[in-house]
Amino acid sequence: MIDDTIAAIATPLGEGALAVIRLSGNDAFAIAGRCFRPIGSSSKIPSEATTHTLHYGNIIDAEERVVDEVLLAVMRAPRTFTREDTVEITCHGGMVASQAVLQTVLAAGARSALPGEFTRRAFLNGRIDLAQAEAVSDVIHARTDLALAAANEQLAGKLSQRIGQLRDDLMNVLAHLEAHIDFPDEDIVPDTQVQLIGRLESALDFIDQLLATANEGRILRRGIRAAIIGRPNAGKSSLLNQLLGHDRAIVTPTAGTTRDTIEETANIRGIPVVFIDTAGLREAADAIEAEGIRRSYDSMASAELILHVLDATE
Ligand SMILES: Nc1nc2c(ncn2[C@@H]2O[C@H](COP(=O)(O)OP(=O)(O)O)[C@@H](O)[C@H]2O)c(=O)[nH]1
Ligand SMILES: [Mg+2]
Repeated sequence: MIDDTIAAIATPLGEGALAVIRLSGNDAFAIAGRCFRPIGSSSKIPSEATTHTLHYGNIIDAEERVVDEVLLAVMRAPRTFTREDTVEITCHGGMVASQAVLQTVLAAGARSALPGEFTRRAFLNGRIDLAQAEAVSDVIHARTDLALAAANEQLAGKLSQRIGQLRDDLMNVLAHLEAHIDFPDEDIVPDTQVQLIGRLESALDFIDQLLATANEGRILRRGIRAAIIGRPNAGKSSLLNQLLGHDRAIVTPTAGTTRDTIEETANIRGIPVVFIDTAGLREAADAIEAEGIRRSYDSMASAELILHVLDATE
């Protein structure tokens, strides 16, 4: 049983018009009630509010000083992401305002949430399964439309459904085998050996298909690492700049211009491709270039794709 109430800023830290502070747990309404003063007749304190309603008012600290002017959303369990009572406070954005609201809520009795803890509670309370919990992170970190679409499908339970189906099929085969072993003399007609083998083979096919899409999923999530290598002055940095569509790397006619490795992600037909521009392979002129060249070899070793640039005039 999870009995404490957690709170965190749900929006990225930085300057923005608004920020959202989320509270989840048994005491979410009591804690929010301690630091929220509704304004106007239609605004209520959280414990008296109807579920899924929005309330205008001020966040005030223990000395009754106004911390920020906010909108507060009340969502009652179990119709929430965590299946716990949840309050979302929309306050002013920026480093100071949102932190001040969070500190007030923590002082009123909430505990600072650990990274991923709201999703963890959603999982522990049976709102989502592990495949969907993973998908929540993929939606947040998606770098292309295609990656987002794949993550959304998984979040909607497509992968969970397929795994559930596979489990049912295998349990069925297992039940037949066990019935045959445990009650050989009874009048149970088990599947024939041929049928059982057929069903196991289709389960294997199904697993192979899932594994193939797992690889696609990994590529969509992490992107493909593509190292650009070749001799100094072959045009590696020029190629990187062309692929990115802007002048990311310095290009000069002097060999040995690129010393450190440069990584940039481009969206190529929906797949995030991480291009790595390298120092180029030759005898190093100095210790700095030697280190750059060593890193070029490291990049090659970790890349899924190597773009070898050659000077056509040589
Ligand atoms: N003629 C010609 N010059 C190029 C081409 N690509 C790059 N360069 C020039 O070659 C020089 C070295 O290019 P750079 O991209 O810095 O090569 P890197 O050392 O492999 O990164 C620069 O002066 C570029 O302008 C190309 O396709 N044709
Ligand atoms: Mg270069």
